[in-house]
Amino acid sequence: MNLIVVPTYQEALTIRSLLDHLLEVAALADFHVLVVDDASPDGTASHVAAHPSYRSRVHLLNRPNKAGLGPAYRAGFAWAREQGFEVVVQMDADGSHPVDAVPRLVAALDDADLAIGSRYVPHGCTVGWPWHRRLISRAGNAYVRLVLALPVHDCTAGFRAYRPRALAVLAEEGTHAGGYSFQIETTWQAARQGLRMVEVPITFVERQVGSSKMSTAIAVEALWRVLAWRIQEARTRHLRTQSRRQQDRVA
Ligand SMILES: Nc1nc2c(ncn2[C@@H]2O[C@H](COP(=O)(O)OP(=O)(O)O)[C@@H](O)[C@H]2O)c(=O)[nH]1
Ligand SMILES: [Mg+2]
Repeated sequence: MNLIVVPTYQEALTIRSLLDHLLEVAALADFHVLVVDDASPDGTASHVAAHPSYRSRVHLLNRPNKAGLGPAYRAGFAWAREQGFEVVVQMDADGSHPVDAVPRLVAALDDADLAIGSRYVPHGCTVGWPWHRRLISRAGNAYVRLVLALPVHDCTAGFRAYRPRALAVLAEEGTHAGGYSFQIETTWQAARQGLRMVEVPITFVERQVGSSKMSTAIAVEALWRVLAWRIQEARTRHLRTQSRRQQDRVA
């Protein structure tokens, strides 16, 4: 059995249609859906609990308060592993990530541990974003690629599929990001642990209803965390070189 994890905060307007759409895709018949809700005041969770497939294929993780995307995904992935799910897909609740592309994303795991639904490879794109949002996303990705030297074009993508091995590596290494930088952290961890990554082109369509939870605090966290990971990486390399030299001297 496989699982699609959907984090939600204030998505009462879109969650029902996303669940319906996911459950009707024939190629996803062996997928369950887990909604991880941070006590949305608009009653998102009650829409999930009222779904006809609730408890059979639709599940709900109620979190006590808005704690950010990172903790929501960590809780969702931990639940997936505890329950024995194999492939895990992550996607937004607002309709931005194409449901019809999920089977393509999962199929890409034939040759990878982590498949990323990418806006920034040939045939990928964003639709409906104002120029400043496009600029922030492009500049953010350029910054991440430069500082962390990652071989991925869309490091901030929230539409992904993981093999169990990738989830195990992430659980072992641990992730700490609070906000959307969780996506960057998982990409960075996957790269440094030698996981195979592949980018699958997707069209990201800006939400038609509800509002974005992106904030300045989330962007600032991403900026400093990326630098902190770079420093951590440099330290690890330095320590490794030192211990190798010591071993050579002893030999
Ligand atoms: N559980 C949880 N979900 C969140 C939180 N912040 C954002 N989300 C969800 O993450 C997904 C992406 O958020 P969105 O606001 O659409 O970000 P944008 O597409 O970058 O503008 C949506 O499904 C949100 O409901 C949070 O603090 N907790
Ligand atoms: Mg969105």
